[in-house]
Amino acid sequence: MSAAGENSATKPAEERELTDGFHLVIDALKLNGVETIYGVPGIPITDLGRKAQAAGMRVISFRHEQNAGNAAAIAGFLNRRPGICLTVSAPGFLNGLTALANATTNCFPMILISGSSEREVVDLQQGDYEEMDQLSVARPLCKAAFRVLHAADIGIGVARAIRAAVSGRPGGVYLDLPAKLFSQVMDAEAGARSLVKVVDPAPAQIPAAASVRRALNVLKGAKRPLIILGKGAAYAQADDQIRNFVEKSGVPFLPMSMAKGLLPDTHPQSAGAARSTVLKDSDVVLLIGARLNWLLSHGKGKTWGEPGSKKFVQIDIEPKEMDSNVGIVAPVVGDIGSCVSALLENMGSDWPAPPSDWVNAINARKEENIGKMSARLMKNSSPMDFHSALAALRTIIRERPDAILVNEGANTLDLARGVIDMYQPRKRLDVGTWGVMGIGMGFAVAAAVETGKPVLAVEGDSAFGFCGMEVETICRYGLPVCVVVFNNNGIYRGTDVNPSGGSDPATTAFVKDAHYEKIMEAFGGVGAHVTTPDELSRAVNKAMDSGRPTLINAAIDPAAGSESGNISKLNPQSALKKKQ
Ligand SMILES: Cc1ncc(C[n+]2csc(CCOP(=O)(O)OP(=O)(O)O)c2C)c(N)n1
Ligand SMILES: [Mg+2]
Repeated sequence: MSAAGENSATKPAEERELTDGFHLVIDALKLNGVETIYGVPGIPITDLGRKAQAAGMRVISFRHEQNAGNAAAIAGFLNRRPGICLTVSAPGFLNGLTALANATTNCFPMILISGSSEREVVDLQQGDYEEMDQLSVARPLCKAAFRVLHAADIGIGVARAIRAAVSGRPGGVYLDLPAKLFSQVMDAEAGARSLVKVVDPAPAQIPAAASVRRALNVLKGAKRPLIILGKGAAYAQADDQIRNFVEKSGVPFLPMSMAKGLLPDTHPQSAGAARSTVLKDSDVVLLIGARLNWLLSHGKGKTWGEPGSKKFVQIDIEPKEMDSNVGIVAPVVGDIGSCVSALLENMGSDWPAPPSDWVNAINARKEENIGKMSARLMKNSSPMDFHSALAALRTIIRERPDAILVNEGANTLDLARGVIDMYQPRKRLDVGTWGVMGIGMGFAVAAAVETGKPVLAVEGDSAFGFCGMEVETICRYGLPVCVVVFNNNGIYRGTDVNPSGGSDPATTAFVKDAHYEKIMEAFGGVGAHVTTPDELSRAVNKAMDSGRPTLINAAIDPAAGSESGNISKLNPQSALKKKQ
């Protein structure tokens, strides 16, 4: 970089300071507040990672790009700033792409930066090292995709990627950086001038006043109102406004999985324990950052009671979301913070409480379901079933509400979501919209790196297998992550048998009674094998107190799980009555 105050353009060419593509990428990211890069090194980005580390950035190297991508995506969710994933060309890029597509589906802002091979050779398909037209491959799977060919355009390329990722509905962005770009040199001062600091990357989007009045009128006229909070509401970081609005309205609320804790699950207005009742019987439903996708049965069908019995009010930043599955009688388009604030301001001081027969009916159903649940949690069965193990973890999160819970699996996910109460916003990170397996270790690493809080990752044994090698990453960076593997010997269950009678195992069964804890021990972390809720509780508390990387292999009754957890009905069933 040029000395301060000197104009290098006036100097003879040989004395001018130069910069290159490597440094411009790093400077552009740093200028925009990026502190951490998640990735896997290799040609052509090895030196980019090294130089970024040398420049004071945190560069977290993973064992597989998918996990680095998942880390970047969840960093984006936690920070409302794009998380950065850095990969090599073709295969590394493809490994990162699943995470990019998943981020876009979940509306997490992230930027996948991949090095790529020589354009001239790639476009003539002449067989370059790791040849692939990555830009074309990425484009349909993300919000935006850009390629930078000239060092002087790096600043604008990074700026466009950042703005595309976080503005409006957030999502994944692909940034293609061909190998040659990194070695290009240019005058350092001109380089510095070419960088762009993005001003107001996610501008507030204020809802129209009429849409706010319409929404409040519909809500006011409700006899059986319900508020559904989605992960968009958690992402918005408008926690106080949302809580004030929900409490002022008195309306029962239902959190989607990653919105749990926005208001505590133990809040008197929480209808979480009466989910099926409120979905079926409500007459007006206000969706805040929640989409009427498969997770809410598309807003129709049996789940939602009598056809035509519902009026939906929806708050979303994306206008196209409205009427995507059913008609929305009162769309409120804008960013969630602005929309909820506008609702609050316009409610007046005499907002009527919802009818007491509705609130009482919900409370009665809650009590009944909570009673049933506590009986199951207290059973203390041996071998442990999911509920006895989860009862122990439920207590731990109650006592450590600022810990971050990462969760994936089928039964391990669905049951944990119901059993483990959350108390603070953005503390539950899970498989999201796609129900994708393998997010666990990437999410756990980023949660620890970004927040410095202890992380408890509750993983099905199959789910863990998709990302388990990152245990080494957790040990290498000494992160306060406690992984609990719910080991039921397989996918959904460990008891299936090969229907042919042959010697191969069943398609869903794993090696019996495997010792996953040894994977953690192999890298210097703490391993534990537990068979009772008391042992599990002790081991997790010890891990959380010490902050040491720990993996607890929790033996779960192989017969305890059900097919596909809670979503068995999504398995296609043939009308044919033939044998398998
Ligand atoms: C990437 C990906 N591949 C496959 C699946 C299908 N799938 C759903 S749940 C699951 C694993 C369930 O087993 P486990 O994690 O052990 O949970 P359990 O039900 O046994 O507690 C799989 C493979 C998926 N959701 N995502
Ligand atoms: Mg399992």
